[in-house]
Amino acid sequence: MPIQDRRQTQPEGEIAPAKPRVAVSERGSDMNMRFEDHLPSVHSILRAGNPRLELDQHPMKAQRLVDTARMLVAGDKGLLAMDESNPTCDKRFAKLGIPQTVEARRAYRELIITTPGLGECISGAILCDETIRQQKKDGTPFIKVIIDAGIIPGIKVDAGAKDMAAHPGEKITEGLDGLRERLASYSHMGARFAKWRAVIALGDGIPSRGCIEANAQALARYAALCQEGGLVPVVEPEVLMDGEHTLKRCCEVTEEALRTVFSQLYVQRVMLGGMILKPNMVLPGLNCPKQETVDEVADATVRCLLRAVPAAVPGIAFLSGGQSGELASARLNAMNVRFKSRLPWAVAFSFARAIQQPALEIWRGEESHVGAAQQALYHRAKCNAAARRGTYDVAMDADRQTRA
Ligand code: 5MM
Repeated sequence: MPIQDRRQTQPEGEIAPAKPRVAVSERGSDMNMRFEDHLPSVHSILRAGNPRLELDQHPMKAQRLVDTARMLVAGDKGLLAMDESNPTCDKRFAKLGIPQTVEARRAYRELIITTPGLGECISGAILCDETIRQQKKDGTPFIKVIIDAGIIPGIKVDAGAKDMAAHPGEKITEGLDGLRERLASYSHMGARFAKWRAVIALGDGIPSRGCIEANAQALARYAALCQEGGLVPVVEPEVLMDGEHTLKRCCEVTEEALRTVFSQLYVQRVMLGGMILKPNMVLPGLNCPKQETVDEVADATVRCLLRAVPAAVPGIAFLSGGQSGELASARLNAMNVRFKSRLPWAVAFSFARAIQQPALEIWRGEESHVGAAQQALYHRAKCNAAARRGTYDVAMDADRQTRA
C-alpha cells in the first residue's frame, strides 16, 4: 500500500477510529444528541497529536532519534552544557579578568573538550554556534575532538530569551524563523541533538498564562522541527531560582509549565521517545528564608515530575540554574538514591555552571593553569556521574579540596 494511503487508514496497533452511528444531518437537534457525539472522534484525536502518523513513514529516522536520546542518558553519564552565548560567556570572563575575545572563548572551549577522561562521564556536549565552527590550536575541528572522545555533539539553536510584548518582567524565547535550514546545516556539521531554553520568571503576578503557553508552543515547534531534521530535541523550560518564592510555589509553577509543554508537544506531534527534557530542580527561591534540605528538594522535584512528565520520555537531564556544583550533585544524588528504581525515566544532568565554574576560576585565561583546570572539570563531571549512580558523597569534594 502506498505510504500516503496508510495515513488514511488505521495505524498498525492503534484502536479503530469510532464510526458515527448516524450522519450529522440525520442527528436532528442538539437536544437529541448523546454526550459522546460532542466529543472529537478517536481518529481526529490521533490526527491531532500522534507522532506515529509522521514517523511511521520514516522508521529509520525515528529509531535513530530514540537510540540517540537513550544514548544521551545511558549508564551514569550526562550532558555538559558549554553553549553559553557570547554575551553570557564574556560576562563570566569579565568577572575573572579574562579577555572577552573570540580567541579566549576558543581557548577555553579547547580546554574543556580536551580534558582527559571527559568521555567517561559525559555523553553529550552542547555547543553554541561559534564553538561548533571552531578548531583546536593545531587545526583539528572541535567536532572531531568531541566525537573522538566518545561524546555526542549537540547545538543550542534558540536565539535567546527576549522581553515579551505586553508581559512586563517576562521573556519569550526566539529563534523559530529559519530554524529548519539551520538544523540541516548543524546536522551536516555533525550535531546529533539540539537544545532550546525557555525562561519562566517567578514574581508578583508572574508567570502569566500567556508566557507559559507561548514558550511551551515555541518549545514544541522547535522540537518537531528537530525531529523532522533527525536531531534529538533537548526541551528546556527553566523556572528561575531568582526571588523570594517558596519551594511550594516553585513546584506549582514547574508543574504547570511542564504540563503545558507536554500538552504542546503532543499537539505538535513530537515523539516523546526521541527527546530529552531539561528542567529545573524544584527549589526555593534564592532569597527565600526557608531553604529545604537536600532530601526535601529531591522529594519535591521527583513528585512534581511524576505528575507532569510522561513515562515515554527516556530521560530527564537537569539544568543547575546557579546552584553550587556540590549542591547540584548532592540533590541529583538524593533523587537517584531515593527513587531511581521506581522512576520511568533516567534522572541525569545537563549542567553548565555546576560543572564548569571551578575550572573557569582556576584557568583565568592562563595557559599554565590548563592542566589544573581540566582536573577540576573532570572532578565535577565524575561527581555528577556518581550522583547518577547514587554514590556521590560530599566527602568526594572535601577530599579534593584538602588535596588542592
Ligand atoms: C540554564 O542554563 C543552561 C544550563 O546551565 P546551568 O547548568 O549553568 O544552569 C545553559 O545550557 C544555558 O542555556 C546556556 O548556557 C546558554 O545560555 P545563554 O543565556 O547564554 O544562551
